[in-house]
Amino acid sequence: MFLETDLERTFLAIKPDGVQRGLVGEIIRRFETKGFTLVGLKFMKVSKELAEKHYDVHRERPFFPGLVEFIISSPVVAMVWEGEGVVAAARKIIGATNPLTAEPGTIRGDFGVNVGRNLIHGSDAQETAQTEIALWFKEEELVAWQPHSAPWLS
Ligand code: 3AN
Repeated sequence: MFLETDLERTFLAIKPDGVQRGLVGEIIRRFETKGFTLVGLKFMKVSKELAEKHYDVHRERPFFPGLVEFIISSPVVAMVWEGEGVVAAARKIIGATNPLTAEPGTIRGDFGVNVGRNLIHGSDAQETAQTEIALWFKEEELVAWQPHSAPWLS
């Protein structure tokens, strides 16, 4: 049993390569079966403006233009997940940035090869998560609920 105050949220996005390779269900399954709670989900094409804001810290990096082009090229699955320690745990479930060095058992380690096609984004810290959630979701698109509150489970 966790206390309300322990709950934190993170922003995850299944990138165009994850969607195109049919990995949406597999990726969501890993967060569900771990025990985290989905509180926001949308399938969407990303505008150039949103992509540039999201990756603003990488603006000066050589891969920035290609990264933005890739993210806007076809739909992504944007999500907010909730649970105790979810920001750090999601990063572990996702694995290292470069799929070639990501541990087997992680999403990138199991399904990826190329650093520019690493399947999924996950917020790197609690503060970043708050910024990214506010950037991608309106407050009314997030659903506050507790999985164990369903009457048919008790
Ligand atoms: P992470 O997604 O693991 O937090 P960051 O924040 O260093 O990694 O990089 C953001 C994104 O930029 C990565 N998910 C990846 O798609 C892309 N990226 C990072 N490094 C490179 C690189 N050397 N070449 C191409 N794309 C890169």
